[in-house]
Amino acid sequence: MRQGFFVVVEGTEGAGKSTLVKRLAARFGERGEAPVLVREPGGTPVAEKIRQLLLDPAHPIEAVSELYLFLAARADLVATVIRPALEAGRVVIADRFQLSTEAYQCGGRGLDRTLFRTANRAATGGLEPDLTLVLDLPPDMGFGRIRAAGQGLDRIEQAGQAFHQRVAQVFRAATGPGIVHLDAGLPPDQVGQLAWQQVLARLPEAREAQGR
Ligand code: T5A
Repeated sequence: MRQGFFVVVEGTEGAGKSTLVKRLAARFGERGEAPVLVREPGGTPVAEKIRQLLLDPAHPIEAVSELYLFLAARADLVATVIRPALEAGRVVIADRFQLSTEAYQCGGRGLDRTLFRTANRAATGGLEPDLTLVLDLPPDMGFGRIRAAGQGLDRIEQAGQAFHQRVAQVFRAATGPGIVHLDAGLPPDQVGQLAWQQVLARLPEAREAQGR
């Protein structure tokens, strides 16, 4: 039975997802809770190997193959880490999840959304986040941060400006249950504070207190 709490942080390259995940983990730590932190693609031995394949600029990957590699990594992560942790009542914080696939493989690569939804449901068993925090930032600002941090660009980061504009458009337009947008142009402290308010409002005990 599902008992835990599943938070996902999404957004364009360099929007500050990893930074926010660390801040949220620290906030949970102050409450005496140690969340399970995962990143996508990755988070299991198999998924980390798939990540290397996906991000390596040395190998071009055809779009449908790319989709299924992301989903293979996700299926392994959900089955072996995320679902067991949620069933044990743990908080799970994921750096990217299914909205990234919709943004990159449907928006960016142009794959069909029905194909994505069907295949993604098979990979996740229908698991949905309780809260998805979307960090909105124009791609050029995110790439500016990556350059300033001196990081090299992986295969997907090298996909070009028009690709990343299409990706950003899907993130900006995302709506649905539990999806909240945050201005990622704000300083990290403010982004962290706004995100934490959203978490607190949706934790299971907050829902119980509100009779939801
Ligand atoms: N992908 C992934 C798909 O195509 N389909 C999928 O289904 C999935 C799951 C994964 C790649 O795979 C693609 C998307 C990606 O291209 P990744 O490395 O996991 O790659 O993800 P990236 O987005 O590339 O991660 P980054 O580390 O580049 O970006 P983050 O995590 O968003 O940013 P972060 O926190 O590392 O910050 C970047 C820099 O900005 C600073 C930080 O200090 C750091 O220097 N920063 C800020 N500066 C100013 N203001 C703020 N608010 C800041 N927050 C952070």
